[in-house]
Amino acid sequence: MANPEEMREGMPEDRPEGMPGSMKEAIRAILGLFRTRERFVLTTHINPDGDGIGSEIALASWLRKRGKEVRVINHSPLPAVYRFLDPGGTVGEFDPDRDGPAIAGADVIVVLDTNHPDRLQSMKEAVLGSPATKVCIDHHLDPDPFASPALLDENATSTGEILYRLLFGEGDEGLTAEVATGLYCAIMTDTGSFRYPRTGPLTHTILSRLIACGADPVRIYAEVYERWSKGRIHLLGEVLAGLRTEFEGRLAHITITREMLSRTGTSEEDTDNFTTYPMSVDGVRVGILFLEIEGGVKISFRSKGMIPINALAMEFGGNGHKNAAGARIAGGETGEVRARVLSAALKYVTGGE
Ligand SMILES: [Mn+2]
Repeated sequence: MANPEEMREGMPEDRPEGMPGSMKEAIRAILGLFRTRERFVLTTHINPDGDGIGSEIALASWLRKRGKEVRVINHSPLPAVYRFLDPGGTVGEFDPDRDGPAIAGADVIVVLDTNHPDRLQSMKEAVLGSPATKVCIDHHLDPDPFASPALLDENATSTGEILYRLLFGEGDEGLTAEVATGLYCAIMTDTGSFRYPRTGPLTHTILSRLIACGADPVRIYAEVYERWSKGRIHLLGEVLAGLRTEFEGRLAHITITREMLSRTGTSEEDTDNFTTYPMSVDGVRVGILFLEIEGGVKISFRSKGMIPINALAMEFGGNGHKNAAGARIAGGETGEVRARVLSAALKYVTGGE
């Protein structure tokens, strides 16, 4: 581990005091828009996760309580596992004919949990082409400057945590059970249930407020993690049986083929969090998941400590955080892609402890 001084840097409890002026300014500007504008569109990245969806649900609910007209529109359909957050079925999958006018006519478009228009996929053109004010709230690295105001904090555990600080930095007024549930789900999923490195005292202070205001930790965990299909468990069993280690046990990797998905009746979203398992092997510093997708391979990278696995992802056109990153490689046979990635991984596995 790094020395204690280094470790303290960027620790969550240091942030409120040390919040840069640009962030305070962004908060003021965004709250001003929330107060004065009427028509909002909220969106998040392709294949949305609990942070993207939870943040959308929380912000939509908060804005609607203030009498605002809010549409939530995403490139991808709402993953089944997050339907419990949206019992009214208000989260829509983008249809250019139906949703184009709403996007063009919005006063404000809020992009959550991504800072790159490319990640909006089919919605990119409609969002960038709209005269609406674009707001971005996110915690990923290397932001594209497409939105202003933008509230960005790469030290935050999740977009949900940033959203809490934005909406409830001055107090919990308006923190309904619905808003609290969305934010809790966002933080829970993006912290791997409160254990990833950026989880700190502020995270738990926020969680405590969310629970006090009606988020149910037992129910939210059960909805997200305890509703697996039998096929998904079978898929996991097969994937784990194929786990391999390299470089004297310092790297572990798993591979999921399209054939395995079709045989077990599962899909890409069923592989969510499978990266946990290679990282659970004693002595492993780097874990990699190779997932065959239509026309290529999707790769998820994880690392421990100071190993900057996003640099490895970038070598393959991807990006991400220091300890969690991803890349998509178009074309190429899975075995060949895997061999290339593993040989490039060697220098990361042996360096940067
Ligand atoms: Mn996130």
